[in-house]
Amino acid sequence: MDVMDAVWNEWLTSNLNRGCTHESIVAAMVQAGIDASMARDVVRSAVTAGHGERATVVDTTVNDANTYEYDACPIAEGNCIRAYDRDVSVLIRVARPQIIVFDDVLSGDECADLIERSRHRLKRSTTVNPDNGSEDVIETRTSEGCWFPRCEDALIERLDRRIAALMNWPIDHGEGLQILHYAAGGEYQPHFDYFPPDQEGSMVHTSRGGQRVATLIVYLNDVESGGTTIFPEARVAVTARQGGAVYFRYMNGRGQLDPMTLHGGAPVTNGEKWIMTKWMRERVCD
Ligand code: PD2
Ligand code: ZN
Repeated sequence: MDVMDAVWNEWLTSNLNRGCTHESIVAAMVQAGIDASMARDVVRSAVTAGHGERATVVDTTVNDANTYEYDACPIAEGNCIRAYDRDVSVLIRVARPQIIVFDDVLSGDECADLIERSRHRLKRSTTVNPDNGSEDVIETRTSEGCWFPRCEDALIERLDRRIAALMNWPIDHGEGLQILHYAAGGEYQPHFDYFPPDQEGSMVHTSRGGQRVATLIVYLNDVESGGTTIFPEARVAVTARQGGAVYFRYMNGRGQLDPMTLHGGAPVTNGEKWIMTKWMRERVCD
């Protein structure tokens, strides 16, 4: 507790009082650069000391106003969706948070092609510094990655069009495609894909294109063991299966952000893991 200054203390107490889960508070602290076990200790001590006790008894009106409202998800209904040039099967739909698992978004050849094109471009992955928005290498994200700018060539354009059709969101609201590679032991600890509005560094990233609204993670290989995409708040774990994908949506039409979409990449315990990620924004993104 002695490492916490008054500002952090106040932040922690107000988040506990708002009813945030301990896991999401720890995740936000880790994203801000605090060591994960220290963050867990600090949250545990605050709870034991009675900070946030009011959460259960006061301010239901404030809570109501802040509660994320689940509005209609843009993804088409049905068990099979025509996405530009491909029929994509829907395996699972979760309502709260909004998560959809797909099969067969990419063919085996497309997955293999992307992996081969990426091998020589890979660089250690970074994370947004919450204070100044810079891209920093951190220990909670142990992967390497590279980017393919939107519609860079014929294959990337076809995939961008297919993904935009599947996510039912304009193609020019999408960031480039990111490829990530995790070796055995690699992981991405729980985080939010949106840029937390209360962090100064987020401004750098939302100034063009606005906030991120939804993510599609496509698995490019079968992972021998581990490497599931986990949603600890929703208690959902998605297995990496070549060509399959998981979609989740965290910004509604009112601009609220869904803390239930806390998610991470569990450690790969055997083999390796390759994924491709598409993040969609509120507005045109260049
Ligand atoms: O590799 C994953 O499963 C994963 C998990 C959480 C990837 C991301 N987030 C991401 O690319 O944002
Ligand atoms: Zn993520």
